[in-house]
Amino acid sequence: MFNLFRKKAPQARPSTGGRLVYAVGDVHGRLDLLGPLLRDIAEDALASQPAERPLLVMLGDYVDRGPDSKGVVDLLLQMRTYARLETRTLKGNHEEALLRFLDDPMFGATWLDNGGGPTLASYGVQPPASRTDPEAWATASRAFSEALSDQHRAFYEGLELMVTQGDYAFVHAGVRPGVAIEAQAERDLLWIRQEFLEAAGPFGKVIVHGHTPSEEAQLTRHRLGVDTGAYATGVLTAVRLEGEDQRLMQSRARRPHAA
Ligand SMILES: [Mn+2]
Repeated sequence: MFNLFRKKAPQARPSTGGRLVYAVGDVHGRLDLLGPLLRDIAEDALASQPAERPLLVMLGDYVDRGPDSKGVVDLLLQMRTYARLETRTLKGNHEEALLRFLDDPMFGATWLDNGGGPTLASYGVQPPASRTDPEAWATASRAFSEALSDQHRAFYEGLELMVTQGDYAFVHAGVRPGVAIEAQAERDLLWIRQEFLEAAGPFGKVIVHGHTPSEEAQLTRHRLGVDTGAYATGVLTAVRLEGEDQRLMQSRARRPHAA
């Protein structure tokens, strides 16, 4: 006899394949929040005594808006030399803007409208007094290029678009529904919002992303959104994944806005 009421196999939960993984949302110059969070992550990784070296994925948007973009990148460069974690850094749309300003000085006005001013200031570069003067922008772009160390330039130019681990894919903004993970366009990975956020999924992998802030991290079946708007809220969020387990880690400022 056929068993018409055969139980369906239990829904498999997404897994990292056993590896311990941390993914950190949009930092936006908040070194004051990133320092404590990375310290907690490093301590947690040590205490967890994992069989395999844990993975730290930074989800992009390190620069702009907050006060210490340069300091954030210095700390990320330091993390790469920390042997107990494998640190991978994704590109966000704000790093794309920074790189574009180096090639296209007049893009500076748009960049400033999106929080580029504090980034320039963190590198000791003054934005032009006039927003429409091409020569002033050319000077500012050149000054910024000179202020960037080789190490910082290589950092920005070498950022990755996606990291995968087990059933998860880590990206800055999201993926375009209906397009295979391997075929995603850089523009979508860096910029997509509504079309991704309103899609039901599945997306081929469980997508771990930042880019669109929400008050609470969003841990849903097909995507984990961990941008809690650190710049404005003073809350920086990471998700800790180990096997099938998902947990949040956060650092909080006493006051929302950095001094
Ligand atoms: Mn973004």
